[in-house]
Amino acid sequence: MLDHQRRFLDLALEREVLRFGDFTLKSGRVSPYFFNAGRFDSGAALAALGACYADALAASGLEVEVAFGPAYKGIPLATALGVALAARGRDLPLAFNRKEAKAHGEGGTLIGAPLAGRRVLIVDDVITAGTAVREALGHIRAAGGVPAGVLIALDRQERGMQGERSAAQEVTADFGLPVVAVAGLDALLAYADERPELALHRERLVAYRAQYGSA
Ligand code: OMP
Repeated sequence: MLDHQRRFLDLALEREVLRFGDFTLKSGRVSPYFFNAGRFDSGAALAALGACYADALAASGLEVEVAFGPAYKGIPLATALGVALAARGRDLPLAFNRKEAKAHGEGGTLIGAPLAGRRVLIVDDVITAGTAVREALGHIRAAGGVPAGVLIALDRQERGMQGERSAAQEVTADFGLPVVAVAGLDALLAYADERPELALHRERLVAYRAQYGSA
């Protein structure tokens, strides 16, 4: 496991972003774990998360010109990435959408740096079925941006809606977009393997992966 993956999972557990129990997902599946990025709810938590995103992006080698955070949850996440990159000497432009178009003032649905003609990175929390990513692609294309990749915190590595592949793999296949995750279910299982106190949760994660995991 990479250092930033371990830091990320430590942080997610400490902040109770990652919890174990019984959770019904958007897909209707009942999962033994849930990742609630809304619990990265302080400056220090977002700073630590931003550094993990920046490390994952650097490790991926992906070249992008602007980061796009889909409303609402993606907004602080893309901002955290941007601030972390700034601390490393890179000033990456940032943009967001609003959920409701504004008819007055500057108008429109996009806020921040222009996307037109630029390679855009979508920054988000989790991919389960890929619905949120598809929506973000619509905003980027409408603004003339060139989707270049997706950076997420956690890839649940579950079968998508179309078959054996994961939703992240479907996004790559359907749109030619690389999906970079700070960590996936595989990393979570490796992490749980090192911690005896997570042994029972690990068993349930393994059973869930056997039922819903991607090929
Ligand atoms: P997709 O848009 O289908 O990829 O699902 C991603 C969304 O699922 C997230 O933006 C959340 O609303 C929700 N979600 C989580 O936040 N954490 C999880 O661990 C699982 C889900 C989910 O419902 O699948």
